[in-house]
Amino acid sequence: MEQLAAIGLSQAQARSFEDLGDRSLIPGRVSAVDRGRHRVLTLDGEVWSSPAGRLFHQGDDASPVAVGDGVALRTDGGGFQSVHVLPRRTVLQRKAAGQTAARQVVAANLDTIFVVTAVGHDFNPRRLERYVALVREGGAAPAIVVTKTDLPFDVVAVIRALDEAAPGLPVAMVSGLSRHGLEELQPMLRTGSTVALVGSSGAGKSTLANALLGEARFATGAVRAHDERGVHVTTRRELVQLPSGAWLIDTPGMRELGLTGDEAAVDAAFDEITVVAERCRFADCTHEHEPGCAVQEALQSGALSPARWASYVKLKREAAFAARREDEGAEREHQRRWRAIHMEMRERRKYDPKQRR
Ligand SMILES: Nc1nc2c(ncn2[C@@H]2O[C@H](COP(=O)(O)OP(=O)(O)OP(=O)(O)O)[C@@H](O)[C@H]2O)c(=O)[nH]1
Ligand SMILES: [Mg+2]
Ligand SMILES: [Zn+2]
Repeated sequence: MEQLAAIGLSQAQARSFEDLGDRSLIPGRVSAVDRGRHRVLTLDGEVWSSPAGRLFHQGDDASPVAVGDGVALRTDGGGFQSVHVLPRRTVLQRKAAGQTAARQVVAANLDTIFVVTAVGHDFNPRRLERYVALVREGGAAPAIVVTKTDLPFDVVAVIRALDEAAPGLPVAMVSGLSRHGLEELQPMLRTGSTVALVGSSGAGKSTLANALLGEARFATGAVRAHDERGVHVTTRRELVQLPSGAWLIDTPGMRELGLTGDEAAVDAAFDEITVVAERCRFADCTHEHEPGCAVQEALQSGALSPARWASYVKLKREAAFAARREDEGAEREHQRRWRAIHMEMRERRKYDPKQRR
């Protein structure tokens, strides 16, 4: 069982695999996901596998297998099929594009997520707040990595902005090109731990991944001159092992960062606000017009930042909306299942000889 750590499975996952009690199954960890199939790291090397049909009926995710997942494979000698996804410790997920409540699991079983942001046009405290809330929703620990620090920028302004947008979080200032500051990341890259890189296209995620790897494994791209935006060079999520023994997942820059409905995760990302709100006179204060509202007071006195407050209100509303949609979706699914059960029971009764007279 210990040897499963060699392919990045946790002890709990190794136990879940054992608990399946099927010696014909092969344990593995998903190292890349393509349309319709995924690459899996096994004790005997990497193989391509496809998800078993039944996996599509579990959970609420359109693609049932995510990079970083622990899986159990079955083989007929030719191809491989992933028949079980081992329980996930944490996830990085977002609301899929469009009006549906569907979640998309971007990656699974992460200890830390580096929210990568470049100095310059990419640096946007409000977007960082959104990333941090998204990371917290999935249970991993967020850390901020400011990259491209070899370019000229206002250090004091960046640090001040981070103190406000990401209070209490680890922050590292690095350059993927010159490799300065990488040692600051090492404490979070322990053997066996898994770290994912997220951030907008062009932020420098793949360049950082290559710097940590010590080889040019990932393709890196250009940014448009006028707004410094990337051109979406990375197109798939991929897991690699670093020389330190940690696992690293590079992801493509995400355009949409919809929260999935965990309001507590938003609160956790804005705890200076929730602390103040506890002092409001009314427990159900909306912080809009109530007398004795500690939030309004703090905004007027300057103790709370109006930008943080606006950001908090926006993310909170979005999470509440997503949660409601999820509930509605779950309710519809529940009704659908029961309709099927009732129909099944009616059919059975029709043909049950005991019921016939
Ligand atoms: N000056 C400087 N340029 C960098 C640094 N890191 C990345 N770049 C440049 O920024 C551009 C984009 O880098 P990538 O690593 O491809 O960015 P990415 O975040 O992986 O982008 P996507 O894969 O599109 O999501 C490339 O031209 C890199 O050379 C850095 O630390 N300093
Ligand atoms: Mg990339
Ligand atoms: Zn209030």
